[in-house]
Amino acid sequence: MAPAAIHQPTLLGVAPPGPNPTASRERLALDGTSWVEIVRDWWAGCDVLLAELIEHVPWRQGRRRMWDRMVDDPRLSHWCRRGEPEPHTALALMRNRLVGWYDRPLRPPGLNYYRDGRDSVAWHADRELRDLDDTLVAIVTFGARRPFLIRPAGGGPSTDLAPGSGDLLVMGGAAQRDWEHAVPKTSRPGPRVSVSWRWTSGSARVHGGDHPWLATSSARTSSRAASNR
Ligand SMILES: O=C(O)CCC(=O)C(=O)O
Repeated sequence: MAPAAIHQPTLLGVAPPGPNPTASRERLALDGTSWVEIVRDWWAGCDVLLAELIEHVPWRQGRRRMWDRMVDDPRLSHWCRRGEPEPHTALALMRNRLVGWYDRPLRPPGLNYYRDGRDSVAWHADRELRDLDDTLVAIVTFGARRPFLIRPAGGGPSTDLAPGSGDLLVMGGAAQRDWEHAVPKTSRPGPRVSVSWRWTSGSARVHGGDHPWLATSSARTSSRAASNR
């Protein structure tokens, strides 16, 4: 694993870990059925947590087929399985708070580690949710502030939500069906870890057939072939 660049700590980032009582929720309607919520400085102590997550999470190098060859994903990941506890007690506290706020049972989280500005994730919608019109994806950032772009599915003008360390970003409604997001490469150095929890309703409408989360059939009929994950 390449050594991570140094992250410049912030005052809130090195404070004792915990929710920041003064943080406020800001909601942006993407369109009539999709929205994003941002809570800047949602959690204190995230620079300390960043170092602990980098050290203790069993990071894995994902691989994917690109045309006729297999390539490494440009980031490391760890996906918690059903029943597996969050890999840090602070993450369990975050999940509880999110469940309280949104009143939704969240699936075990996925964690991504961007070792420096060369790591990235290209335009995509979250694979399991991208045909559904009622979803929630809550992402907490630890470490470097990176561009986080969101644009209409298939292209169009993008908005940079730029979450920094301790910020919470939540995409909801049909934001995985009708919008896509990316964390592009950047010349800015510094490691970043993101932790994301997901939910979809049992009555979310599926476009194009059965959905693995909602039906026993394992048929995948997504119309959007080009996914990054
Ligand atoms: O790292 C992030 O903030 C985004 C991660 C993401 O979009 C994904 O893993 O699907």
